[in-house]
Amino acid sequence: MQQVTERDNRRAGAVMTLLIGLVLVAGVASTVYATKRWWLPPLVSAAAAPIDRLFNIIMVSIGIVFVLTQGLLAWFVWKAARSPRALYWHESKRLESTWTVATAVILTVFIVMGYQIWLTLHTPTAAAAEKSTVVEVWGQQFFWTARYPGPDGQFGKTDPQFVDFQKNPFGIDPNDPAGKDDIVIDGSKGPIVMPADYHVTVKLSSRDVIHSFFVPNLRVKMDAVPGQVTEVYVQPTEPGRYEIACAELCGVGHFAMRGEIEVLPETDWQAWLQQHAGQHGGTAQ
Ligand SMILES: [Cu+2]
Repeated sequence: MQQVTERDNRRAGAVMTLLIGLVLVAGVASTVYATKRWWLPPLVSAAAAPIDRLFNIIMVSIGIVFVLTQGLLAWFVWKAARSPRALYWHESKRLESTWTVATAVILTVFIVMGYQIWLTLHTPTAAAAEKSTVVEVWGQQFFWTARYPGPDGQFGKTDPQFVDFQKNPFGIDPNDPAGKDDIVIDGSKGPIVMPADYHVTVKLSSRDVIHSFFVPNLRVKMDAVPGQVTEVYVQPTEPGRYEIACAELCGVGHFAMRGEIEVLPETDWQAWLQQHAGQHGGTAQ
């Protein structure tokens, strides 16, 4: 049998490293090619700007630590390969306590920063905003439906006895004058509309199982839970169309539970409200 030499080992190691590097580069390149971007989707919500800032701070800090530790590791490996004997320390209290405390301090700072952002994002500030509106968004297998208060800004009462999945999916009470101009949009037929530069409160719920309202461009992801109302607050800044992806495995059609948000400039939004007032049947916009 042929002896495996030190040289063979080194050559195999080099080939392996090259292969792993190639796979990594190919993976990143094909992802960039497929998504046509190499970083996060463009941010279009003023409320979420602090999320991206913190994300970058954490990314850079962790990146520095990553490069330092991997560099050190490589250096030790290189050095050890040249020394015939391994050195051994049982412990170093000073070193261990230093890196434990330093890591704890850095992580605590991240947690406090994150918690502050979480608090501002989950505290209703609509009253303080100059322009604000509310939209109810319901998830169901496998699409989203939205209800708007209409030009009067008041949601009508709802009652399960009035629910008709074709003509009145929200069960808007026909006897309540506030509900006459409510607007219902079937998200499987057209986009869910939102005004630009408004503070929008999205009240989420579900008709069947748990779904999750995920709009990457707005940096929001919140579960829509049956029998419960959860809220997210967004401030879309750029008119355009943005994807809603259900982020909770909700059944066989989960993969297709997509929708769109269309952010309209203020004047178009007002016109849209007038045009669609009283549309309860969830027809396309
Ligand atoms: Cu879903």
